[in-house]
Amino acid sequence: MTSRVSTEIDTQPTCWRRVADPMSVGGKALPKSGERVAVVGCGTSWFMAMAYAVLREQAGLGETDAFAASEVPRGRRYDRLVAISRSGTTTEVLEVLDETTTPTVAITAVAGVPIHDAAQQSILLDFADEESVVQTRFATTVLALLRASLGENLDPVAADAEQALQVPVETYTDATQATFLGRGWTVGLAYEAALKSREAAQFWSEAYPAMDYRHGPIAIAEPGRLVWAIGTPPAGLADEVAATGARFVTSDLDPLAQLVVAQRFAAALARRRGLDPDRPRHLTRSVVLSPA
Ligand code: F1P
Repeated sequence: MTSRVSTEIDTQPTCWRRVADPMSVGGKALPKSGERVAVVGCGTSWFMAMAYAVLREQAGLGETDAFAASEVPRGRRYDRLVAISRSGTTTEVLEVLDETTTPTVAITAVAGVPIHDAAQQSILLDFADEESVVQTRFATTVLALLRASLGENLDPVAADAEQALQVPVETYTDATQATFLGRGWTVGLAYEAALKSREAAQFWSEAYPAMDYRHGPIAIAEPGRLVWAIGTPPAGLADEVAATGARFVTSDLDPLAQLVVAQRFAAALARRRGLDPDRPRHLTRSVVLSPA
């Protein structure tokens, strides 16, 4: 039987096309050029925040910091705070929104949840909501929207995602371990790729900035393991990995489409390991903490 997460993974090109015009989904509330911005979230949502922060700053639109919602430094001055939360109920995200005096905008998948009251403005991407605990299409649709808000054309990105759905990921599922690497905005995507196979398949996966990988983590590489670059790898790295005996994975697809391949890898790994990717161990759709 096809898992819910696999069904949701397959809808990503369609979801991304729906946010190609940010104004049609409430993008007016997103940060303006020149604003100093903080972006927050937990888990997958945090990793999307990391990717957006790098892209926005590289686009010359203003200093942009990403934080895990639990780790936002108090007392910093920002012009706008963007909170990403599929459920709109995650405790740490709501706490940041309650405590800050900065103008806030939330991006969520669900209507009528607490984040709409906690944030001054909100963007609802309900068409990208998911039944799965493990996030795929909501997260990537948020990042697609944020990329479009920076002026990027999503047509080639969505076309690459269609291709990503055809990549034969089963050829990787005999691996015993995977390390995902990224640079710049794809560091967040590498963290997210590694999280997917931990969540969906209880598989040992790690992630690092690609340049930092040589500073220790490469010691893990050996035959039977994968070193998987999301985005363009640094010169020379493929040869260094080949010398370890590990398999180096790289692709010319848009990095967000490469994340789709990694999502499919995670679902395929779960199947191979006899696990249900729709029932990740120790994880719920949203982490709601009871008051201390
Ligand atoms: C984020 C979160 C993630 C977790 C999992 C389920 O929730 O709890 O931390 O990794 O994917 O979602 P949300 O704040 O985006 O709803």
